[in-house]
Amino acid sequence: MSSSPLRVGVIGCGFFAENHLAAWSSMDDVVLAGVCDLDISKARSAAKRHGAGAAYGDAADMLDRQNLDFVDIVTTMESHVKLVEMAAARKLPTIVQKPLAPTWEDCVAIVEGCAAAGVPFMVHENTRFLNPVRKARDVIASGAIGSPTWARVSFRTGHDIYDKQPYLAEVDQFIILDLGVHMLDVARFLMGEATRLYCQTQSIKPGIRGEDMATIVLEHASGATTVVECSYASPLHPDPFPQVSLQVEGTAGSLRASPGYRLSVFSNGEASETDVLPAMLPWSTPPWHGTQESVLRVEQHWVRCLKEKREPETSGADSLKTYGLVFAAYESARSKQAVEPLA
Ligand code: NAD
Ligand code: 89Y
Repeated sequence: MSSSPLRVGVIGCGFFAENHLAAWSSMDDVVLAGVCDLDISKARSAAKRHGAGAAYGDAADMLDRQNLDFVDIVTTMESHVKLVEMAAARKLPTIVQKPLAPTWEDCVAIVEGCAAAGVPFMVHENTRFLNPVRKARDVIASGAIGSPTWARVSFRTGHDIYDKQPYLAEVDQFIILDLGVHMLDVARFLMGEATRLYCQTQSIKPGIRGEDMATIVLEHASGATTVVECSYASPLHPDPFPQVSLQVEGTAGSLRASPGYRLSVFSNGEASETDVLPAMLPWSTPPWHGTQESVLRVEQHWVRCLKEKREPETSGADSLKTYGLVFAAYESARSKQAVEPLA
C-alpha cells in the first residue's frame, strides 16, 4: 500500500456515522473520498459537513466510480451481508460497524466471503478501545493483580437510547446484539476466551420487541469467571451512560474502573487511584467523548494494520469468537441451560 493518504468511502450517514466521519476527516493519512446513503440528502449534508469529495445515493455506484483504498460501512446490521459482499467483490478492504449481522450464519458468511476474496476485514468494535478498558488491560498485563480469577463487565443505564436509535425498539434480538457484543468482546479482551456461558434475559420497557436486560455468566478457558451485565432499563441516579464499569479480581489484587473515569488498583496490599479520562477532541460532544475517542482509535488501528499488512485486533476470525458468544447467549436464554460458544 502506498504512503499517500488512503481513500475511504463511507456507506451510511446516520446517527453514529457522524463520529466515523469526524474521525476520518481529522486523520492526516486518510482522505474522505466519498460518502453514501440511501437517503441522498443525508449523504450530501454529511459530505458538506466533513469535506467529502462526493456524495452518492447508491453504494455500488460509489464503489464503481470512486478510486477507493477501503470501505467503511456504518449502516444497521440487516444491510451488512450485501454491502460487505459488494466491497469484497471489488477487492476492497472493509471495516464494518457492530453488530456484524443478525444471525450466526450471516456473520460466518461475511467473514468467509472476505477471507475467500483475500480482503482485509475488521469489525468496528470500539469499546475495547475505550481509555478505561485499555488502561485496565495494561494493569492486568503488568501482573499487578496477579492471575485474573473473576470479573464484572457492566453497562447499565436508563438513558433514552431510543431517541437517537429508534430501530432498537423494533428488533426481536435486542440488547445482546446491540450492547452485549461490546461487553462480551471486552470480557474476552480482559479475561481471555470463554468456553461456556449461561444467560438470562428480561424485557422490561413496555412496547419494545426484544430483551432490554441480559445477565451472562462466562466460564473462561483459564478457569476464571466473568459476569456480563447489559441493561437499558435501569433507573439510576446519577446515570453513568455511556460509561462501562469494570471490576477484575486476581490472585494478587484487583482493579475497578468506575463512572467518572476513575481507575482504582489494589496491588499486593497497596491501593492507588488514577483518572482515566478520554481526550476531549475538537469534535467531541460529551457525554459521548469517551466513545468518540475510541472511534478515532479504532480507525487509526485499522489504517495502521492496513499499511503494515497486519491482522487487526477485531478481524473477522477474532470477531467470530465474540459472535459465537452472542448467539450462544440467545440459545442459553431460550433453553435455560449453560451452553458452549458457537464455532
Ligand atoms: P441510522 O439508522 O441512524 O443510520 C444508518 C444509515 O444507513 C441510514 O441513514 C440509512 O439510510 C443508511 N443505509 C442503510 N442501508 C443502506 C445502504 N444499503 N446503502 C446506503 N446507506 C444505507 O443508524 P445508526 O444509529 O447510525 O447505527 C448504525 C450502526 O452503528 C448500527 O449498527 C449501530 O448498532 C451502530 N452503533 C454503534 C455504536 C457504538 O458505540 N459502536 C453506537 C451507536 C450505533
Ligand atoms: O448502540 C449502543 C452501542 O453500540 O453502544 C451503546 C449504544 O450506543 C446505545 O446507545
